[in-house]
Amino acid sequence: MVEAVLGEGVLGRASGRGLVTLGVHDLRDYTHDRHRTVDDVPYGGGPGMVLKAEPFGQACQAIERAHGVPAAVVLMSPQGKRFDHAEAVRLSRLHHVVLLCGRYEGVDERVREQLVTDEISIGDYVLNGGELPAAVVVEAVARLLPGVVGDAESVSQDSFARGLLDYPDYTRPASWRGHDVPDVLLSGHHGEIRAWRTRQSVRRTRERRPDLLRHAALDDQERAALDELEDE
Ligand code: J9Q
Repeated sequence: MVEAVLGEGVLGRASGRGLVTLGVHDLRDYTHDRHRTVDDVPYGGGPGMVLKAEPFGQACQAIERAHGVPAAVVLMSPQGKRFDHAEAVRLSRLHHVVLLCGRYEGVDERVREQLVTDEISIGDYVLNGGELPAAVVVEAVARLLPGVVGDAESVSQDSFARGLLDYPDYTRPASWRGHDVPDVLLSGHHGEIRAWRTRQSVRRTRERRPDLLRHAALDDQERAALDELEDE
């Protein structure tokens, strides 16, 4: 599942071009018993199965032998710190990152204590395992690496890089089902277009994600647009 996701699209091309090296490892390949057992019943009883420490330890050892000591070993888990753009930037500056995929029922606590440097969640919902969250983290981090996304401008202008939501986009036709594109966007007045977009970004963020505004480093235009809204 993870190989399929990472082999497609922007990430597939990036690894094909050697801009990033992605390795996917199956925990079962690091077991030694006939059934390739990765989980066992919880000590103390209770429902569900717990992922064993040993396969994680063997997998990390094999990765370390092949690629050296990683700068971070990240456990994907609902107990982790919420993943955001700042965390993606931090991880993108590290040379070698290992992501461990937990499972909903749980992971032997000694994996955290002995192997893991960071624990990350991509949000509060129930999933079966950390595989899709890991793919999300890989995509968010890899697209920050030089050359992965075509236009460096588009990365730095990205909504969460700026700390504000995007302004509304329109493309042709200028009228669709009787709904017109805002006049200013057809005006050719680049200064007015820029100002309109700033106001829209700030308005949307205030309406939909006021939590983002409290941390955003607004420039003078954005600050002025917000002050105008506060007056309404
Ligand atoms: C491992 N739900 O959920 C959100 N971020 C990570 C996770 C997660 C999960 C189950 C197992 C990770």
